[in-house]
Amino acid sequence: DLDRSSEEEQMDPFSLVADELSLIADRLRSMVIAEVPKLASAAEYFFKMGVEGKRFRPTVLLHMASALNMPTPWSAADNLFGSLSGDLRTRQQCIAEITEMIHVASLLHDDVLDDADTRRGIGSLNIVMGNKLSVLAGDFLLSRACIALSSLGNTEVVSLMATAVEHLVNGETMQMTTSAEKRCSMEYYLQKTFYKTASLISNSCKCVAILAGQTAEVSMLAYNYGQNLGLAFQLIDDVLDFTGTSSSLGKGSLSDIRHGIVTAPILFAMEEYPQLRKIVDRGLKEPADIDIALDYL
Ligand code: GRG
Repeated sequence: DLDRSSEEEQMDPFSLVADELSLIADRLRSMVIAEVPKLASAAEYFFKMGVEGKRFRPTVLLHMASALNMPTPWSAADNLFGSLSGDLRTRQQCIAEITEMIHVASLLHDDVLDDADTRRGIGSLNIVMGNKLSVLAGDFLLSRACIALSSLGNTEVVSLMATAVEHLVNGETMQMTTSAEKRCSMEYYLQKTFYKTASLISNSCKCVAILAGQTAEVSMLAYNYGQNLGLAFQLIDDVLDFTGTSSSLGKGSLSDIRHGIVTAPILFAMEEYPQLRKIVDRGLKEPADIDIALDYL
């Protein structure tokens, strides 16, 4: 935003870590180089300059790391990626990279499951290279994330990040429910949202604290912070799906409701307009039902 004052820029969490974010982007590009040429062009798709997304998760983790006193840089020379990037970085910076890699893997699989056509303002990988390569590229990114994780040499950290991956799968599976009762329940929505979005942020925040040598109590506070931030992030994302435009979202708007997915704005509207529940119960499959539901929002 060119109109922003320099004071606003100094307060902006993304601007504050802009240099580190661009280093992370470079490292990610070197960490996703695949041996098989076809896989290489698929795996690097969302790491290319200009299609890196908002980098919300790395930004949060870098701030968490500086709040908890990043320890001295650690030589990554003895792991697979050290020789590629050839520099020193902290284990916390590695967590930021690994988290982003897991996030992108989940986006690749998600776009296949949802038959999406746009992501980050460009054609989604499933459209450009097909479903099969998208799934394989996601698998490849997950395995690279595992290699990077294990090189940090902390089994608790490996276990927390693996739990976050399991939670992504839980959340996506919960979202597939056809039960009217579950789709209309705020409790179900919050549990699904924790799994789908908050868990990766909370667990990675906790890993940063553990790797900074913090106590179990502080690590738990970092986890709670990440959990609340993650839930808030998804709530806003759900509102933006109704209020945003394709250019601001980087994908089509109204994608949740068009997939029959019930999110917070509909759940709140249902409290005010009980008639809306009948339409939601029918599954939001008919375009006419979607139009009626939108009138209530
Ligand atoms: C292969 C790890 C793995 C998981 C498989 C498909 C699946 C299970 C999970 C998908 C979970 C998912 C897509 C959750 C949505 C999370 C979310 C809020 C995505 C949008 O994040 P942004 O806005 O995206 O940070 P950018 O593009 O800015 O990075």
